[in-house]
Amino acid sequence: MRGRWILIGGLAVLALVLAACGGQAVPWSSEPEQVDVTLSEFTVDSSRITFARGTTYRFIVTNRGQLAHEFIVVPPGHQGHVLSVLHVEADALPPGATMTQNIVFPAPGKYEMVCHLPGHFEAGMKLLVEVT
Ligand SMILES: [Cu+2]
Repeated sequence: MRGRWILIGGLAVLALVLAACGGQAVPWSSEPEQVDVTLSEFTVDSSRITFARGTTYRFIVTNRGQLAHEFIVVPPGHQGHVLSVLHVEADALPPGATMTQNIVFPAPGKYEMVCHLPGHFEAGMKLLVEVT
């Protein structure tokens, strides 16, 4: 008789645990992953350098330098708007400015984060990243 009550008690506890788990189930999150990028003379730093194709990332780009910079994410060797995943003009990134933009890499491969203001790329404003 005592064994039966223990069994019933055990089932009640199990039911409570299952109910609690169901109530606390965390829905799949669609919040983009944050990527912090810092620009300065003459570097590009990113909190992340590998990315997954098709995933949304929230880029938060801050210019910590003394000069305006632009921020472009393109396949290596390209400068134009056509192939850029992201292209922020220098007038949007004066010293101290921060801009936020969600981006999705459309295809795997190598990309680079660069500033193509005259002389800046050559001085070191480039960061190679990879999308898988
Ligand atoms: Cu620059």
